[in-house]
Amino acid sequence: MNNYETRDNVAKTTAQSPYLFSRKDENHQTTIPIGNTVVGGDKVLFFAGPCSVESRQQIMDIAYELKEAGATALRGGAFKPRTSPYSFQGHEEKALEWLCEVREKTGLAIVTEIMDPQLVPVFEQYVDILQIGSRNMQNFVLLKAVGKSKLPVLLKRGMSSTIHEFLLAAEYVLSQGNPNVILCERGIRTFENATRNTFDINAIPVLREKTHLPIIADPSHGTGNAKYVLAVSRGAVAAGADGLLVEVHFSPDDALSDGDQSIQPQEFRLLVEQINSIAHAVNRTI
Ligand SMILES: [Mn+2]
Repeated sequence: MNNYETRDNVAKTTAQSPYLFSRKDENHQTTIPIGNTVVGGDKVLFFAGPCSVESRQQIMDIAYELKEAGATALRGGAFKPRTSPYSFQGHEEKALEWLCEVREKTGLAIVTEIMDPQLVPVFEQYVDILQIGSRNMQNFVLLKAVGKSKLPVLLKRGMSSTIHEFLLAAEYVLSQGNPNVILCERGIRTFENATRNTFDINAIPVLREKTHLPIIADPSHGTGNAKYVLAVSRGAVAAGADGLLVEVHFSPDDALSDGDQSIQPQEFRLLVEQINSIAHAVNRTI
């Protein structure tokens, strides 16, 4: 038996596991500064934006809408990991410049996905939070690279990963010296095909028990369908999520990616209103 297996078995069989992600007691909770607030505290935060940054005008207009509605962070893809190499791949570094401008004008924190470990210094010039996408959850070279960054990391659960594998991916980042990891449940692959993924609501209380790291929920990818986003958002916050990551687009039918699951700004405002009620019911605020 090698070292890693030993550590794994210890983690599974004892309450006091040796991992950096492990919760020591019920008051052990990491909070991570975002803009002028924190994630992991009493407030439920909204991370929102279009799946892809499509143009300077688009991202600027939606940012003002989202800020007005109560979002803390703008999330938009500059580098897009698409299933097909022929799908829109993102505006890349130009989009990072637009996002940076959005931050200056609106005060929203910027979250965007990084795919290339060599680009960490470039992203650090433009954004506030580095997102690791579902498809890269076990890209260990990338995890180690963002683990050496000073920026918080928003780590999405791999679509076919167990909760334990998800936490070990977070451990890669923590082990490199970066303590600021936000976990994101975004749905997993199951036999069910009525929705794009199966949002794993169980993961929220399970993660809460096992780790002190903040946990947010992505009902957009979790369902793949705008019709279900509000209901699953309510469920996630009721289950204890520290925030929501929601795709919002002015004209979902014309979106360059993930239009089917994008809600419109007026639905986002309704979502915030509904989450306000749910948050209060579980002793949180928005
Ligand atoms: Mn998307």
